[in-house]
Amino acid sequence: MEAAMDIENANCKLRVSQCTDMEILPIERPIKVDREIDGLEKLVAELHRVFSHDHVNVQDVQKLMTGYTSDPKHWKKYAKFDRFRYTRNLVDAGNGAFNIMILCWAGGHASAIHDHADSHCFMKMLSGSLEEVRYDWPDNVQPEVLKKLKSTTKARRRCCSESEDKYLSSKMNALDMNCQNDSCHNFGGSIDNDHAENGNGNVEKENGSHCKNGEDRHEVYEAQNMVEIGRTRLEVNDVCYINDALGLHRMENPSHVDAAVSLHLYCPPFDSCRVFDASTGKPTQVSVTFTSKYGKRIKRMDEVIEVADSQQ
Ligand code: 2CO
Ligand code: FE2
Repeated sequence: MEAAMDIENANCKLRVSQCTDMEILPIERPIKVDREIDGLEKLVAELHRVFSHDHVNVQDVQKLMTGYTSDPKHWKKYAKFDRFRYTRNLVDAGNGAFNIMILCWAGGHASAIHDHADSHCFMKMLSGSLEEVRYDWPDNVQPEVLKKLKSTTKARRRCCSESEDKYLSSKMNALDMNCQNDSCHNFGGSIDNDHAENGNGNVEKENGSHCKNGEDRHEVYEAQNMVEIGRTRLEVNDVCYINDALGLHRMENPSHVDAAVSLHLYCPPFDSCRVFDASTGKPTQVSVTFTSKYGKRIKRMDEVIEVADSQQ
């Protein structure tokens, strides 16, 4: 049987680039909800049940998240805001198989352009609205999954839309033309730790240092603008999905007045990813952490130090 690769219905127990053993399953559009899920706790319990199996289809998770209808009384204990940046609040660590969290965006808050560390990313709006802006990968930074797709000669690619399918095909052609040998792309692994931490705990800051060609210590890097490939407004209860094969994204609360709250599920969980400088495309590895876990705020290191100082 020919190798099959279906990015939209992959086994999300595995990293995206490892999904070589995917079954070919028909994709249902629009997704039909099998049953309503009454409460966030019930959603988490359902996710645990599904993720206890070896194979979990992207669509199974989308269905569960769609079946839950947002109600602030289910999630308000996790919704911790910060004046300056969006916050990440862990709801459940999914027995190691997934992380589910609530992100809180005050008016005007936005993320940097970022990848998803070869994981699957599901998102559901709980309150307010967010704009998702998708970007092409810079030509000289390619994710593992596109390299893998390129090497899987009989790979079958199918996405949720024709435009996404065209996107994948064009990226594979770009790999064909530009990256015949391994040294010409993806220097993610060579970014050293001095550049790695932004200390923010989210992917808010576009802190990649601007780089003129060839000036950096380790990398030969050709600056290029990030290219926008799509824009979607997400309203309450909408569910969307992205992985590195489908591009990069940035999320923004378009309202400068109203807050937004979103529910995110990542599998496998990750604690660092790359952010991209919007004007040069330069990637920087950053840690992602939490403002709260299980409804309890986590003290930031600078606060811990302040307390220690005041006690001396
Ligand atoms: N991926 C970002 C984060 O986990 C949020 S944007 O939606 O995927 O901080
Ligand atoms: Fe994201």
